[in-house]
Amino acid sequence: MIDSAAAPKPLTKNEGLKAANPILSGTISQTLADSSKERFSEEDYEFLKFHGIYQQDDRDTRKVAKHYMYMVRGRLPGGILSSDVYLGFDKIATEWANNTLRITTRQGFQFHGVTKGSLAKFMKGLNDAMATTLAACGDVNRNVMAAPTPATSPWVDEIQRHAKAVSDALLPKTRAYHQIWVEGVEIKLTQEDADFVDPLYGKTYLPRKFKVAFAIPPLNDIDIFTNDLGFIAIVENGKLVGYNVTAGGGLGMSHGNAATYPRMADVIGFVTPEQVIDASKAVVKIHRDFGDRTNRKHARLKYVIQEKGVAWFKEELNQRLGFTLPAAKPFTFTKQGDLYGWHKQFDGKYFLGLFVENGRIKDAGNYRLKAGLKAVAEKFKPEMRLTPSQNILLVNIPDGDRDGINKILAEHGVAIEKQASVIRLASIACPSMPTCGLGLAESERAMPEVLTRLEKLLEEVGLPDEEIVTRMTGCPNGCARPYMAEIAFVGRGPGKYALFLGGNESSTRINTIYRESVKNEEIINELRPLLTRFVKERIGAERFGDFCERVILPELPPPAAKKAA
Ligand code: SRM
Ligand code: SF4
Repeated sequence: MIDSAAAPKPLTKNEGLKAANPILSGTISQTLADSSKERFSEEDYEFLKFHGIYQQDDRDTRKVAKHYMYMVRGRLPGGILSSDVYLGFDKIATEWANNTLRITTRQGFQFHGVTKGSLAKFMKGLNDAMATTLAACGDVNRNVMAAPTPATSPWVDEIQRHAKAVSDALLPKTRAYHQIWVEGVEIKLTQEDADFVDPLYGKTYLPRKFKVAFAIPPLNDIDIFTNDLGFIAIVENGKLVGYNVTAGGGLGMSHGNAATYPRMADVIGFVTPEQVIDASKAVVKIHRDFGDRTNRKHARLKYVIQEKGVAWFKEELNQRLGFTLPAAKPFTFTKQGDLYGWHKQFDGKYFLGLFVENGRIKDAGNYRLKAGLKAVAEKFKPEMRLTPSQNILLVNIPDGDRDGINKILAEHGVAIEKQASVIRLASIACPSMPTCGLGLAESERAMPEVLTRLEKLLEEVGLPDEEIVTRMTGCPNGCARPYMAEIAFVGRGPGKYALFLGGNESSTRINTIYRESVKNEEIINELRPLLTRFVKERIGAERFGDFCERVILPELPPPAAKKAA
């Protein structure tokens, strides 16, 4: 009789795919060349992710017929791009995508609605613009985030350099990406290809995605604790002496599956700038060697650390590094979010923070952000930086260019002074419908209207200028980092959201589920009594998230008060 308890669990299908084709080419080049095929196979769907491409279908028309289309995600470490790269992106978005550019919550760009017939041209155009999508998705390290704002710290350029170095060091070495998308050649898997072993990732890459970020206290604009690996800049005597290392953050969960949960990273120790790459590789290898390859819902580094313990993780890291990490140094985060309008940089130049609602750069009626940014990029060539809150900064601008930029933006209906209400400026939402195959409810298309009602409610209760961090996602995967928000709406089904309350201003506390399912049209009725109480019972300048944590959430009956781990 077989002892089923002792039988090892089977590896996931993805593990078999990677092992059989470690250069990650699949049959992408063949399907690309075959115009009779309207889509890629299920296997290639998985390989395409490593190339930064998702095969999607238009959810608005799904009931009639499946219209396949592609989402392409660019990798931009620290969110930095030149005006020339931006103009290249604008061109390919206009010609071959849905005429919008979508800033992501990890400081990248996504392009939606690329057809199969345009995919090769699109990818060539993107690479010609000196950009890449390699490893923007897949079981590898994703876009490395870094604090982008040049007014808040003189260390931004230095940490951005470190972030770029980590991004480069963690790139997979497969040549398939270049061959397919840049050289346009057909790949026939050779024995040498089948034997390929990536020097860092090995033959089967990571069990799941991996995410790295750099933050500069006191600003936690990066949501550092939601990353698998984080570096918190430490400055002493006017010098960046190194970083506190964080590990084991991640937000993805599934409704009703208690074995999945959002988790904030632990602070592990301290490294010097010279040790950052080695530490990054060592943490990647721990994930590679210990992550669960039998269950993709349980495969993130956060579960390894949660289950084996922080002490075990530190010991494993020390062993791999060959030295003991010193203790972390003191740091404090006080704020998240972006600065809007004009601000002076440390070097005397200026930057302009522009709010981009849910990250979607588009032209709509009199508001022509896409055309305006293009005109500014062509004439003034500012460096551009994408922020983790889905906004854009135009940086390194001489004083003399400011009037010209103001004029162009005004001509395109883009405000600089009062760009939106305080609550809207502090909001983000994931794409969800009609592109995301995992969306359960609307998000990017629903959030603007929910905020309009919330703005009215805040006026009604006498708090028109109250900043409350609100985030919406179409499902519990957490792409707009909802579990760090003061108020979060997490899609449960069409028109229905779980309501989470109690994140804080510095993004250092995970919120708590308050209602399992609220209809979109009931959101304001649900929030009205809470905000009314907030006005009466808040202590001093207490934030709504802190008030919920202090007053509202402790009142929940125990079974409903499910704190995420
Ligand atoms: Fe995400 C999957 C969009 C940041 C957690 N995410 C997806 C996919 C690719 C859906 C899919 O697998 O088919 C979404 C594409 C939608 C579309 O149509 O565009 C998607 N995620 C996004 C973006 C575009 C949201 C945004 O509003 O900007 C962000 C792209 C970032 C980038 O440039 O790389 C994005 N995703 C995040 C974040 C936030 C972060 O990283 O700071 C998270 C939570 C943090 C984390 O990783 O734990 C996140 N996305 C997920 C998950 C859940 C992973 C998990 O561990 O359970 C999925 C589902 C999956 O991987 O199977 C997912
Ligand atoms: Fe899609 Fe869910 Fe991510 Fe939103 S949170 S983009 S619905 S996977």
